[in-house]
Amino acid sequence: MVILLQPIPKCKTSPVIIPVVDLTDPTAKTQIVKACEELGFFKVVNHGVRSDLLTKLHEEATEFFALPQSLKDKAGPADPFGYGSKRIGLKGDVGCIEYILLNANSHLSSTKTTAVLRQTPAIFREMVEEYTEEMKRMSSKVLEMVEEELGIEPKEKLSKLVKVKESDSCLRINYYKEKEETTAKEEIGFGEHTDPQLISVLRSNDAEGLQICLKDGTWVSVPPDHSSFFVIVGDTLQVMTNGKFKSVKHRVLTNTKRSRLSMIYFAGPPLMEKIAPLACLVPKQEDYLYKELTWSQYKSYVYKTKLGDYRLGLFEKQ
Ligand code: GA4
Repeated sequence: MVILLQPIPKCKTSPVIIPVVDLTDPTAKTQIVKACEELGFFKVVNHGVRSDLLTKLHEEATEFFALPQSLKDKAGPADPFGYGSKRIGLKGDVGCIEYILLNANSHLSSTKTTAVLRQTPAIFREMVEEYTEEMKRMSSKVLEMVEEELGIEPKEKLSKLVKVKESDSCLRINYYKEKEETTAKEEIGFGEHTDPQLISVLRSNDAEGLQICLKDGTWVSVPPDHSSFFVIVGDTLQVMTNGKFKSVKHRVLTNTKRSRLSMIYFAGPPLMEKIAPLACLVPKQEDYLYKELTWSQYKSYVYKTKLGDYRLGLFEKQ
């Protein structure tokens, strides 16, 4: 079967300054809130994640993608969990990508996840577990800082959604293989979209490819940095802050010279959690831009949409 890859939308790209937040800086919370309001995106340094864990997980993941196709296929197709190649989601999106999508909280019991891990040494499983714990810690920390800066009540209203064992978070490892021909053109690796969850924490090797879309529609390339993390505001946080924070549209173009490997932790709330603007941020109900839906309702809808669709309309008041 022939899969047609999407043409790259014609957009100008320009360099932009990506906010850098040092998590140990006492003013970090102010900087985080500013970045979430202005861009929905920022880089995190001094995050406390061991660099050897990052290197080792990277190596293990690279080995997985280097396995014979027949072995990788035993862990697929992604449903949405498991190993996927080219196809993204359930509605016909495709990209120049191979990936593994794992449920971060029940990955020991998910059949597709077990199938992925069966193709990899035990060390891979241990690394994935340790990494997801670290990502849970970092995303909770970022949300705690947001809570403090915005004076969100009750205490831990946002960070608890990620800390609890019911939190519906997932881990994605994306592999964009370099092109063999020197004349190869850039193609869409992962088409433009916003992340539906609260926040996403991304780490990649030093291959370029990630782009974010500014409020004026300009696409900008994000210089990669293997030693830092990038935080992406998701739709759920946009709704809970009543639009004060914006979920940022992003995409990945394939790098023609180097393979890109990225790992993204999507911090999501428990399935039955009610998502709505926070009363402490919006005193008058009539000022709410969004109505209430459970994460489960929104997530079911998300999986019926295509990558580039505008999904927040489901939350918008008529
Ligand atoms: C985008 C963010 C996460 O990668 C993801 C993706 C999910 C998938 O790959 O299965 C979706 C996409 C993401 C949003 C729209 C739907 C669902 C692919 C797709 C076309 C795991 C998620 O939660 O939503």
